[in-house]
This record gives sequence, C-alpha cells and structure tokens, in this order.
Amino acid sequence: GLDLLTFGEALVSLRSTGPLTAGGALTPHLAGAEANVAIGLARLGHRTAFAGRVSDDELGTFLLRQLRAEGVDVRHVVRDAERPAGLMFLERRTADLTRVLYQRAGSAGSALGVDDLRPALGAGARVLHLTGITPALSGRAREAAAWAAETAARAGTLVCLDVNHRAKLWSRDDARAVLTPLAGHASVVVASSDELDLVGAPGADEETLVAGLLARGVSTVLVKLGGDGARAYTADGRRDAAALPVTAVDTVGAGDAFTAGYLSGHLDGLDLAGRLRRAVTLGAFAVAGHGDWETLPRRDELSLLDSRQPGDTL
Ligand code: KDG
Repeated sequence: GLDLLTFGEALVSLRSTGPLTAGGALTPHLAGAEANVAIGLARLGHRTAFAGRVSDDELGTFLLRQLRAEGVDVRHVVRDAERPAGLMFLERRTADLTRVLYQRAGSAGSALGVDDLRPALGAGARVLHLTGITPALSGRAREAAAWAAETAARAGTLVCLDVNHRAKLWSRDDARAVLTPLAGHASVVVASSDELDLVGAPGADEETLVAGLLARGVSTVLVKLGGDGARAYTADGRRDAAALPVTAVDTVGAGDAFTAGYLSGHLDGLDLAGRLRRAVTLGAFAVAGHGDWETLPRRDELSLLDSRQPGDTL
C-alpha cells in the first residue's frame, strides 16, 4: 500500500527574472502545495501518490513528467481535455519582493470532483494530506475535499490538513466557514500563526484555538513560525522547535516542506521531537535554495545542513 496520498491542483509556475511588465524571462516549474509535499516525501523514499485533474496538453504532460521524475505515483491523475492547466506567475519584482499572479479560474485542476478521487482513496494509504487551497478552487473541489477527508478519517487513515490560506482565492470568512468543519476530520492540522483562526473562532488567541481543535479530535496542531521555527501542541502540552540557521533565498514552498518533513517523521515512527526536527530540516532546505521543492533533500542528505558553515564546500 501507499504511505501517503495527496490531492489538489498541480500548477505550472512561471518564475520571472524581473518585472513582468518589463518582459522578465519566465521559466516553467511544477508547483502546487500538494505536489510539493508529495515530492518532499518521495525524495525521502516514502511511497507517495498525487491525485487530481491535469490538462490533456503539453503543460499537463510537463506536470506529470516532473512528478514521475521525482518518484511520485500519478496513476490516479485524470487528464482533462476541456480545461487548461492552472498557471501561477511568480514575479521577481525586486530582489526582496516576489509577487504572485494566478491564472487558474476554470482550470483542469480546479474541476477536481469526488469521482476523480474515488479510485485513489479506495486503494488506501497510511496518510491522506490535503490543503485549504483545494476547497477554495471550486464548489466541486470543495465537495471532493470534504468527502475525501471524511472517508479517509472513517477508514482510520491519518488525515493531515494544512490550512494554507490563499487570500487571492477567497476571503478569510469564506475560508473559515469551509475549513473549520474540514479540520474536524483531521488528526494533524498545520497552520501559520495568522491562519489558526481560520479553523476556529475569528480573533481567538492561540491557546483557545488549539484547545478547541484538540477537543474536536485533532491530535496534533502544528504552528509554523518561519525563521522562528514551530510549535506543536498535543494532549501532552506544547513543544517548540527552533529553525535551522540557513541563508533564506526563497521562502516559497517552505511550509509544504515543513509538512512533508513532519509526515515523513510520522511514517518513520519518530517521536514528536524527531518529527519536528525533520519538519524544520526540510523547511530549511526549501528556503536555502530557489524553487518550491527543487532543493529538498534525499534521505542520505538529511543531515547535510547540520554542521556546516556559510560558504562550505563539501
Ligand atoms: O506553497 C507553495 C504554493 O503556494 C505554490 O506552489 C502554489 O499551491 C500553490 C498555490 O495555490 O498558491
């Protein structure tokens, strides 16, 4: 069986070298939070599948080829002949400022439905990963996400929900109305500190929100703090993890890497401290290089960042 199944929209991300209005050159990359998580786990040797709808054209073939090349099982991906690939432009506006522009309304990925996920879920997996991006894409995708989370939880699969709020896709109030019930099916909820009240009462403090989630059956709440590391809450209390000291050149994909590291630790049977350590390690690899997932470690590279100095040559 599979270790991990994830589903969502794989995007073509077009990264620019400069302002889009001035014709900065674009390079295509596979992106999408769930694809990033799948690659993070596959690189560490876990049997990982990605499900979703992908356009039946060159761009869709590009996305599948990238996933396959990284060892991700794509047998349950449905090709959609009617709809285009979703695009994300990542505009390098200045050295310190990257802007996101989407062209994904009506995309193949956003048309994901329950029937697309049935075979993948039926095959079973130890972990189901989903993000709050998918339910923001369309009514169909929202229904599919809720169905998958509920079905997997009922089958005893560990469900991990990463809130991943995308303000360009929906409002905080709309997100909260959908994600709060969805979190009730999750064992693990991942959020940055400003996202936590999208799975609970608006404006409530962290302790209250965490207590609410634990009371609803969530066993672990992970709060991502970027360069400050992360906090984990369980029935046993709170545990903090520091970030690894690295030079951050590109934070896109760091949260997905963090989640992949945590789930890899879970699959390996590590204790909470070990899972957090792997989470911050993958986060560090993601921010220390360009691209959403390109610099993520293979298993034999997990300790690569541990004792190095800036500028080291190995
Ligand atoms: O986490 C990185 C993602 O933001 C990126 O790959 C694109 O999933 C994406 C989204 O919808 O913004």
